[in-house]
Amino acid sequence: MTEITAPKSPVTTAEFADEIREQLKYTQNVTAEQATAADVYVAASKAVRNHLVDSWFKTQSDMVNGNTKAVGYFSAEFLMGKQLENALLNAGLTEQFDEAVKELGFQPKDIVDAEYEPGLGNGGLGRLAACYIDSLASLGVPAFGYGIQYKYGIFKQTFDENGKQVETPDYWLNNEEPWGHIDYNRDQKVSFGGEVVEENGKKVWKPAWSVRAVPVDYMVPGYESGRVNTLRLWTAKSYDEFDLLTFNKSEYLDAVKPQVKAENISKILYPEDSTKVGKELRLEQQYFFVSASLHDAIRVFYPGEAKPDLTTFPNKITFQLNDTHPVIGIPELMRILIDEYDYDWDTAWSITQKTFNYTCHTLLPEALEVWPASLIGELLPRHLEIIKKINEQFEDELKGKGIDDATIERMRIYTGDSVRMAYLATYGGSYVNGVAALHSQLLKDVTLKDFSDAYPDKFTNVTNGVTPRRFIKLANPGLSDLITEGLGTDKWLSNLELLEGLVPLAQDDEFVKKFAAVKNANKHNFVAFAKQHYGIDVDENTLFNTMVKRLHEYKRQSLKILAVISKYAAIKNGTVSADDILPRTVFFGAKAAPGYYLAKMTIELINNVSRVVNNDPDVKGKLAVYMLPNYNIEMAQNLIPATELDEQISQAGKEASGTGNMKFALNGALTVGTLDGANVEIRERVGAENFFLFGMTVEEVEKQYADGYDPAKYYEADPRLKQAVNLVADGTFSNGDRNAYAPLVADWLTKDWFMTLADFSAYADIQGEIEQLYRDPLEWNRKALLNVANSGFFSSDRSIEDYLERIWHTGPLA
Ligand code: Z57
Repeated sequence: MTEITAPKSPVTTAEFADEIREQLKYTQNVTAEQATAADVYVAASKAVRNHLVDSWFKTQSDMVNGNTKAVGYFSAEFLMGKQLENALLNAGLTEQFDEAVKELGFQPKDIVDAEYEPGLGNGGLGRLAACYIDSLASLGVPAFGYGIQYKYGIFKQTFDENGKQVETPDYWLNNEEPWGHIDYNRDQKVSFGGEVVEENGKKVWKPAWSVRAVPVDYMVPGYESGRVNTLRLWTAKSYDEFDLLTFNKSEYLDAVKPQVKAENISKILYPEDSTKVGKELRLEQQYFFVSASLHDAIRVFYPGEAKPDLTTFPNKITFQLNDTHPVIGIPELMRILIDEYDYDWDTAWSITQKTFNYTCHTLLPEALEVWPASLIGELLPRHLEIIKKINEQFEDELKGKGIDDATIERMRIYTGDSVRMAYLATYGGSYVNGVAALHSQLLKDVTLKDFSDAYPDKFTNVTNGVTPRRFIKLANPGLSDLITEGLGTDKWLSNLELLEGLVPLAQDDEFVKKFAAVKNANKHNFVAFAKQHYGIDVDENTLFNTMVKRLHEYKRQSLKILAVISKYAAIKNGTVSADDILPRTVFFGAKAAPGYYLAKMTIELINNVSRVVNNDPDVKGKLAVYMLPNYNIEMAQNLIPATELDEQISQAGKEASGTGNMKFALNGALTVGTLDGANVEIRERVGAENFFLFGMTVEEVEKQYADGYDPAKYYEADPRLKQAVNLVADGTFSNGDRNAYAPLVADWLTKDWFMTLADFSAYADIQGEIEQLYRDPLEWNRKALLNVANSGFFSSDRSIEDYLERIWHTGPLA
């Protein structure tokens, strides 16, 4: 790659300490003596930011003036995690920072920890967006992340005295936030409601109300690329003119109501993950950020041009739609081109279709957004007209292809009373991709089969990835040093396939022992972290077994907790002798959507199993269970490196990819998992002998559905399962209250849509294999090291390279 000078870097420790002092004095207005860790955090953040500004400007001007097509990543969520450490790494200032803050009398870790984690995402989809913009910048590809700066991020989770989840608001902007720059001068007007009238033979939308979209810009520094991209998150402000409008008619206090309504748009992140909520405000949010972003991209690429030639737009930027949430962008670009820039329909369609692509992240039919046409009509009447016309054109096109009426009926984008966003996205863009090989195949064979038959060339796969900077280098410095030692270079951080060079070292017992020592040190560190953050005493001489992800029935936390209960019962019964028991600590972390009844009940159950098990002297030292509150990026960065056994146990055919699975494998955990999502590819790469596979395949699941699945049959057949379910039903974990979990038990025994009971026996059986291997630390660690060595493919850099080649057809700036 061409060398790009990163201006102002490197600096010496002394210089950087002076820059921090300057920020303390002139920005924070405190003396170095008065400064707290929080002050130093803000000062250091602003100092790092200053080092990135020149590269940021240069990246933007090279992007606008050059011929390299940019990427616009449209996402309702960017789950970024703390920024300071990452910015230091990418600015090449980590060492200077460490020394400078020590000079100021602080520990670097305390400064980094003082940052409040922004939670502008729910889970996998939001974190993937964050990894992707990191990789785009690191590869030197010009890119924008476009999204929403929610005032309230994902709720903070605590548990009440009964173990129930309690959600509290995450008002993250109550803390000083040095990273985002609010740019009042680059605002956009976004309008809603009203009606469409005809004026001089032209459709004219007369909206009823408007919101001011103001961008907040975040720098996205690349690792060793000298490039800094932009994450532009929109915040909603009201226009003053509304005051007057209402004021004439009504009371003064009523006059501020439209402001409140306007600013509500970016107030809160919807806390549902992989479940759709058909709320009007959510559609408003989607249109809000997408409309502002499209206008912004036109402004950026055609500066000062009143009549730009937008037929060149698809050569300037390509938009990736992260799930269906931003799909209203397709009719919006049509509207902009036709109504605001006077293009004819066909020209507008050609531009639009070339500009957009769509990533589908799910297989759950209920997670694909479908909006009532009436709602779209009220909120965006012009868009509904355009969608209807797109649908007409689409049906004609399908007829032209000779497709039969019944199929066309199934494929309609607009059904008469609703609009199917996934179908709109598939027709309205150039490419559709799934997020793992199995997932993309199932999209073609099942979820979007008619579309794949009609447009086979649109469909492709890009397997997800994770950034090695945050999830190896920052999260696991011990392993990072060992990898660098083993490979003799640190180039693996920007070329993760180099990890393959560790494969021969798995035969070197001394190296494997060093690897084991790193894991043990990470476990030790996590014990301290857990004590500090959760006040718990974890026994580090146990197998660390982790299941962290959103709480969802399809992910099957129920399967894990039933197996834990069964193990507990076996110890209590004396079915296994105490000597034969492999000591294990089970960590759960999971947020449930606040309205998801069974998910919340599962959390309550896990907490109560934890209470009973951890307080039972009979199992002390053998089994401990913790439901850690508020799983977030910080917890992930601490817990994943300490984990030895990772759980990826979704029902086959339900987890689109999973990305936690990749983070664990790259940090030297072994996986117990089903043939689902990216597990399939992980297992292929690390080797079947280094992966604990169990459970039904997609085909077996389908057959069960077809034959009529009966969970009670499995309950009767395996005494371990029967006993575990009975213990939940009989009040063992609810102080004798048999009603506490009755709905959960009833669901298991009569419905069990995700076939937890059917997979229980296989899951319980494989625990024996796991424990047997763990008793041989050298062999366990050899396999764990092979997981690291063979998981380089799962870098988000590789994912982005696949997007560049298969979908975006662009690359790094010259
Ligand atoms: C979300 O986090 C995912 C899919 C969705 O449709 C929504 Br909404 C939220 C997740 C998938 O469940 C994971 O399997 C996948 O790894 C992740 O998106 C990133 O692709």
